[in-house]
Amino acid sequence: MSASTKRNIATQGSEDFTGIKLREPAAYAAGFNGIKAALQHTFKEMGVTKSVKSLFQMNQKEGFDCPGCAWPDPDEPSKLGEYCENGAKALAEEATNAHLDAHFFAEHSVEEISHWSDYKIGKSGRLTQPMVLRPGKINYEPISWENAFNLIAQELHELNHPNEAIFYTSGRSSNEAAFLYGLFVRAFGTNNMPDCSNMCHESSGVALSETLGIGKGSVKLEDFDQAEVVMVIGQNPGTNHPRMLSALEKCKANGGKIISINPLEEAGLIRFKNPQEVSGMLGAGVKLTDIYLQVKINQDVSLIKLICKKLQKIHLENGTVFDEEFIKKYTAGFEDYLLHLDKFSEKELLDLSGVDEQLVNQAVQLLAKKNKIIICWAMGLTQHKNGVENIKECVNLLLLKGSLGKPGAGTCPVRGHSNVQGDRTVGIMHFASEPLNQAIKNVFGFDAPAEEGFDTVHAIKAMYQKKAKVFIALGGNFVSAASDTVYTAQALQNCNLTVQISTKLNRSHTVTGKTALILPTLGRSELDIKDRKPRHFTVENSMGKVHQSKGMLTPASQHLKSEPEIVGAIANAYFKGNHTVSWTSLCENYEALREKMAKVLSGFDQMNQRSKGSGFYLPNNVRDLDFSKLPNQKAQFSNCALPKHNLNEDEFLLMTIRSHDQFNTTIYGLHDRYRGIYNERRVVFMHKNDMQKLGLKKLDVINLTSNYAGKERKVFNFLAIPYNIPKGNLAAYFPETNPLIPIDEFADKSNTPISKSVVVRVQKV
Ligand SMILES: Nc1nc2c(c(=O)[nH]1)N[C@H]1C(S)=C(S)[C@@H](COP(=O)(O)OP(=O)(O)OC[C@H]3O[C@@H](n4cnc5c(=O)[nH]c(N)nc54)[C@H](O)[C@@H]3O)O[C@H]1N2
Ligand SMILES: Nc1nc2c(c(=O)[nH]1)N[C@H]1C(S)=C(S)[C@@H](COP(=O)(O)OP(=O)(O)OC[C@H]3O[C@@H](n4cnc5c(=O)[nH]c(N)nc54)[C@H](O)[C@@H]3O)O[C@H]1N2
Ligand code: SF4
Ligand SMILES: [Mo]
Repeated sequence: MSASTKRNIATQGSEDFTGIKLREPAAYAAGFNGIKAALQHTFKEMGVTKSVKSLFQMNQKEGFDCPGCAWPDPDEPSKLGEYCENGAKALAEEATNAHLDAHFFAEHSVEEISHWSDYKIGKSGRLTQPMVLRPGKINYEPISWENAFNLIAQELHELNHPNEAIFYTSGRSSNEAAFLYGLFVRAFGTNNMPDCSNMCHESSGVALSETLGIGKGSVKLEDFDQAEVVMVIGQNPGTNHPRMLSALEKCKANGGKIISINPLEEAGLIRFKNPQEVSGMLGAGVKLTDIYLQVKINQDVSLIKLICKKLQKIHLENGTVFDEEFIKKYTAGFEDYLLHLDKFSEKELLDLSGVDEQLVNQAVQLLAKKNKIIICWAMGLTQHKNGVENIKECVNLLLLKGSLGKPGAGTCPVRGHSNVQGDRTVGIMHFASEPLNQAIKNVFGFDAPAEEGFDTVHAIKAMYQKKAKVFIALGGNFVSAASDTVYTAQALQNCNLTVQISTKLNRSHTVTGKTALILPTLGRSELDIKDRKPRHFTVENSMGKVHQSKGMLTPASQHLKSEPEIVGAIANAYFKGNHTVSWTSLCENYEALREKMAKVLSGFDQMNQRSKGSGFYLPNNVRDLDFSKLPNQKAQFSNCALPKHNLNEDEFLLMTIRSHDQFNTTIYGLHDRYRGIYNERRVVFMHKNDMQKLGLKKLDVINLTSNYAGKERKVFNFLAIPYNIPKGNLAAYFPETNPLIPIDEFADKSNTPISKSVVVRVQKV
C-alpha cells in the first residue's frame, strides 16, 4: 500500500451527544425493571419466540452456558430460568436477527464505519461470511474459506521468525478452541499469546500464585451460604455479575454480613429484589451491604492495612482475633509483616483511605469475631500500578484470620468473560510452562518453545515497532479494549495482516493491517452440527468447575464455522500435512480432542465423561491447604507499600468503568440505569465541590487530558455529572476514555494497564 492510499480510519466514533436524561441513582438492583429491560432487549433483537425458547435453555445442564460473565451456575438450576438481565442482553447481542453480509461491506467502507460509535457498529449485527480487505482498499470483499486460510498460511510463512506473529485470545472461546489454538501457536513456534486476562485479572493471578500457589480463587458457590462475612472490594456485581447478588442474598438469609469497599455506592450492593422469587419482587427487597466504606480510588492497601492494625490491637488485648494456630502451621512471614505494619500510623492510613473512622471500627469489630470470611474483588483492585499488591493485602487479611481452606471462607476473584479462566487453564498464556511443554511433547511429539512471549502491552509495542507483523485474534475487540487507543491503532495498522475470528462487527474490523480478514464464527448459543450430530464443548467458571455447553439456535448463517474448525484449518493450511498433529481430525471430532486434552492437562482425567451435567471441579491446593509448592511450603504474608500519587492541585484520579448497558466494548444500550444516567455515555462523574472549584455546572461540556512523561493525551466533549464520589476522584466509561491511558503505565509484575487510576486534568469547553 503506498502512502497516498493510506486509509483514513478514525479510532473512535465522532457523534453528537445523544440526548442525556438524568434521574436519581437507583436504590436497589434487579426487580421488575430488570426483567423489563431483559425482555425488551431480547424481544427487540431476537423476536419473542426465539427469546423465550433460548432463555429457558441458558445455564441449564443440557443447554448452553451464558455468554456473559463467568459467575457459576448452581448445581440444580431453577427450571424457571437461571439468568439475569445482563445475561439476557449478552444472549440477545449474540443471537440478534440483525445479520450483515457482502452487500453491507460494499455499501459501507471501513473508513465510514470507523466514524460510527461502538454502539452503532455493534448493532450492525452478526458477521455471516468470510471477508477480506485488500491492501489499499477501503471496502471488504468476500473471500472463500480456503483462500482465507491459505492467505494466513502464506503470511505466516513469509515471516523471518515465528515471534513476528501475535495470537490474541478473548475470554469467550471454549476450552476446546483455546486448547487447539494454543497447540497450534506452540507448534508454529512462539509463545506470543496475549489474552484479555492481561488487561483484567492478571494481577490476581500473579498475586495469588505468589502467596497461595494457585492463580485462581478458592471458594465454591456453596461457600457463600456459610460465610459469616463477605467483603466485596472494587467490584460492581449488580451490573457485571448480577447473579452473585442471589449468593449474597442467601448469605444474608443465613446471618452473614456484607462489607462493601468502593469509591461508588453501587446500587447493586445496596438492595436486591430477586427476580427469581415472588417474594423478592414484592416489597423493598433485601438489604445487602451492612457496612459501606467509601474508599478513595487506589487506597485499598491503606484501608486494609488500617483494618489489620486495628484487628491487631484487639488481638493484643484478648488473643482471639488472629488464628494463631493457622498462622503457625500454614504461613510464612507473619513476624515480618507485623514489623511492617508498625511502620504506619493509623492516622496516616485513615487520611489516605478517606473513609469515616467509625465505619472502619464497625468493620473491624465485625471481622474480629468472625473467621468464615470471603473476599471478592474485580477490576477495582487489579487495574492499578500496584494491582498485584492490592490483592496480596487482601490475602494478608485472610491469612491473619485463618480464612482459607474451610467452608464459608476464602479468595474470590470474580472473573470477567464467561470462559476466561478456562482459556488460561488449557494453555493460553504468554509465558512458557515447563510441565505443559513436557506434556505436549509426550502426547503430540513436538517441542513447544521455551522462551517467554509477548503479553498484551508488549504485543502492542512490538507491532508499533514493526517487530511483529501478523496479528490474529480469537475473539475480542483488541483496539478498543487495550489502552492508549491511538498508539494501539497505529500498532495494528503497522501489521501486514490482521485477522479477526469474530461473531459480531466491532472497531477492530476497521483498524487493520494492510490486509485484513474477518472470519465469522458460531456463537455459544448456536447449534454446532457435524455429520448431522450436534456437538458440545466445555467451559470453566469463575470457581474452577468445568462443564459442558451445547448450543441450540439455528446459526446466523450456514457459512459459519466453529472456532476449533477455524483454528484447525489455519494449522492445516500452514503445515500442509507435514506435522505430528492431525489437525483436521482433532478440530472436527471434539470427543477425540478432549481425549488428548485429558492427557495433556492436569486435573482433566476423563474429561469427556466428567464434563457432562453439572461438571467437575479442577484441583485447588488452597482448598486442601497444601502450600507445598511455595517457599518453606507455606502461604506467604506480603509487605505491601502504600500506593503513591503525587497529584498537582488541578489533577484528578480517573477510574474507567462499565455502565449497566455494555459488555466491555459491546454497547448494549445507552442507559446506566443504576447510576441514573440515560441516553448518553460521554459523562464524567465528579464530586460537587470539585465541580464548584472548577466553576463547572451540571452537564457542562469538558475535555479530559492526561500527561505522562511529557506526552499529552486527550478525549473530547464529555458532560460533567455531580455524583457521590470521593473528592479528587473521577469516573467515566470505558472504552471512550481508553485514549487517555498511556501504553507504558501498567501494574508491576502483571503488566495490567492502569485503567482504574489515570491522572487527568479537566478543561471546560
Ligand atoms: N454486564 C456486564 N457484565 C460484565 C462485563 C461487562 O462489561 N458488562 N465485563 C466482564 C468483565 S471482562 C469483567 S473483568 C468484569 C468486570 O467487573 P467489575 O470489576 O465489577 O467492573 P468495572 O465496571 O470495571 O467496575 C469496577 C468497580 O470497582 C470500583 N473501583 C474502581 N477503582 C477502585 C479502587 O481503587 N478501589 C475500590 N475498592 N474500588 C474501585 C468501581 O467503582 C466499580 O464499582 O465484569 C464482567 N461482566
Ligand atoms: N479503560 C479500560 N479498558 C479496559 C477495561 C477497563 O475496565 N477499563 N477492562 C479490560 C478487561 S477486564 C477486559 S476482559 C478487556 C476485554 O477485551 P476483549 O475481550 O478484547 O473485548 P470484548 O469487548 O469483550 O470483545 C467483544 C467482541 O468479541 C467478539 N465475540 C463475542 N463472542 C464471541 C465468541 O463466542 N467467539 C468469538 N470468536 N468472538 C466473539 C465479538 O466480535 C465482539 O465484538 O478490556 C479491557 N479494557
Ligand atoms: S450472572 Fe453472568 S453468567 Fe449468570 S446469567 Fe448473569 S451474565 Fe450470565
Ligand atoms: Mo475482564
